[in-house]
Amino acid sequence: MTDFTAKYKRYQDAFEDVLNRFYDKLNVTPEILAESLKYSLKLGGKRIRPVLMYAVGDLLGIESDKLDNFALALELIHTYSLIHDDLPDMDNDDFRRGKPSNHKVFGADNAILAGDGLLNTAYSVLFGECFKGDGYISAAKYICDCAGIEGMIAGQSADLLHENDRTVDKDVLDFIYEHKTAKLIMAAVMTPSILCGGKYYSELKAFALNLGFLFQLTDDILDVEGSFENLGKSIGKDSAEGKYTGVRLYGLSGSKVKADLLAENCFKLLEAPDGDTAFLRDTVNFVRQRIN
Ligand code: GRG
Repeated sequence: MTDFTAKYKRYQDAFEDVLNRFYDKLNVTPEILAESLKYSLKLGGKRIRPVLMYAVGDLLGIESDKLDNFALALELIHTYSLIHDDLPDMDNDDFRRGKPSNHKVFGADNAILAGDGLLNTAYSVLFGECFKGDGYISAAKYICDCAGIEGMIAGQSADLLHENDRTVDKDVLDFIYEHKTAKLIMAAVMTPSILCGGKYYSELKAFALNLGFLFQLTDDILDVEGSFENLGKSIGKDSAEGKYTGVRLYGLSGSKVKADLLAENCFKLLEAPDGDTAFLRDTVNFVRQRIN
């Protein structure tokens, strides 16, 4: 195991402890609601948003327990978005994280409720943090805004609106990338900065935006070149469904060049903060080279 994978795993494990405490406290009736929520959360995934939040927290000197509930809320929001995205009337995907999608197991009606339940619980967790002080209120609001109608929802709406457009316009693609994907990455990176009174705010925001673009571009590349075994979800759907993707705009090799440029931007932006940014630089490489 490299230093990077060992540290990534430590952050993941710390977050699994947070999730286990969350499951232990759940007191939900009927049982099917609790089961459907937990089903998608327990499928795992890379947990890259919590990992990023803890890593930036370490860089800025924030104790991880101050971030636990923000990381929890963000992963609940991310998981709800995946459940809803997989629904027949959205992306209609039968698999997620290598297992049947939530609606394939529990039905579309229960899957909608599982997503709604995760989102509402995320807001409740964030409200709980607001009693701790002004910085916590600001961080909670930032996460809500990233997830909401000027954030991820707007990105998904634009994605749907432009499905089957005959041409790909860069401004529209950038809007979709920024909102559908980068906003939740920004929420992860900016939460520790906001809790530190906005430390390295503009540099970290630009870093997160570039990393979010890189994340979505590698997702688009993997939809062409990846495998079901590694990704745990169907591939080749973007072009089959006329999706607005980087690969359509830049071509496959052009997308790889663009991905390298985005990674370079991230490295440059990481020169600003004092402190050890090695793990964050390795995370950029991990996203650039990811196979899942
Ligand atoms: C609000 C109805 C509704 C839907 C949300 C944004 C969105 C719409 C759904 C997310 C689907 C999607 C493809 C988003 C793009 C970001 C992305 C590549 C998500 C996958 O995230 P990973 O790779 O997943 O971090 P894991 O499984 O590792 O957690």
